[in-house]
Amino acid sequence: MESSGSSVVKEALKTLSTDVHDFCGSRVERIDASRLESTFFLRTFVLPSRPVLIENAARREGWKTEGWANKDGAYLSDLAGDELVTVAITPNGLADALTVDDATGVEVFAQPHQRRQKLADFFRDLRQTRESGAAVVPYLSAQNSSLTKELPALLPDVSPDVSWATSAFGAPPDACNIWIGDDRSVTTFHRDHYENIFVVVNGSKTFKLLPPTDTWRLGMREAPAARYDASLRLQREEPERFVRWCGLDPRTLEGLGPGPPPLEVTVRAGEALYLPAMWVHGVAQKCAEDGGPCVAVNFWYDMEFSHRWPFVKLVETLSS
Ligand SMILES: O=C(O)CCC(=O)C(=O)O
Repeated sequence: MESSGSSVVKEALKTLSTDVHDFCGSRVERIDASRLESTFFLRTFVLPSRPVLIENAARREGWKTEGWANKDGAYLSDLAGDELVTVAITPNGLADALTVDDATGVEVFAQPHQRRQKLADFFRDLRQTRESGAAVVPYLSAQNSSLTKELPALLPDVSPDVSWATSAFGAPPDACNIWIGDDRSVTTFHRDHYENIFVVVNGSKTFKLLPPTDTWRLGMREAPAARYDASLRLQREEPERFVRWCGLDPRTLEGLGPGPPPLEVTVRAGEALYLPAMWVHGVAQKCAEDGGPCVAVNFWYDMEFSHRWPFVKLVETLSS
């Protein structure tokens, strides 16, 4: 039987979630990039920690990414086809996810197989595996500042930062990542300790967003870490390591604890999402109408650790 103490905590967490959602609203606001002067951005979105969808973001920064929309990656391969990139490969499009290992029946935290390959070969594999329906899903999704580190030849087409964000945050981004994949890849719910400006260049991404105080609703649990090998069989890490992760699929939201629904926002080519630090997010994506891959670039800016951080930890402690 539940003790009265824990039911009081549960009720308090429910009230907290409802109150925070009331402050955040039920929709992500849209704004044109021409209105985004840095002080306005800071005051209206960063300080209150509110996500916002920015229209015409790439145009405002002067990006020349028309060729990035090329269906088979020919333009990007012309620029950087021989460069080695780190590709995440899974049998089901779910990298970093709680997955039941068929071989053992045990739920594990499944990390992708990481393959270093030429960018042109990645595009070939992306197309071939999709056409053949193979249980092999490649996703260019490394988060080691992959655009600047692995594909610097593409940098002249984009800006090294997002001007209004850099002046609002007071420093250039810590990392700039490139993402290329298709409808098969889904990013499970997690949070990052970075301010995120996420720009979609081709196709679209749908983000489901929950404020940091909602972590208690996610069904977080511990599972042993495992990684897919080159044959896409799961191998447990040795020595054993446990990872606390969330079991919620952003496509179905099955298992989400009681409370208001997540905010949902679809970011289309040329648009950017400001995703405040510590917001929990799960992401699905769609190719462009001509079948061209979903391509995006994101900038991670250092977050300011303030008194909000111990509050977020308190929610986690109370819910575990
Ligand atoms: O685009 C994706 O698949 C995930 C993006 C993401 O989770 C992030 O930028 O933090």
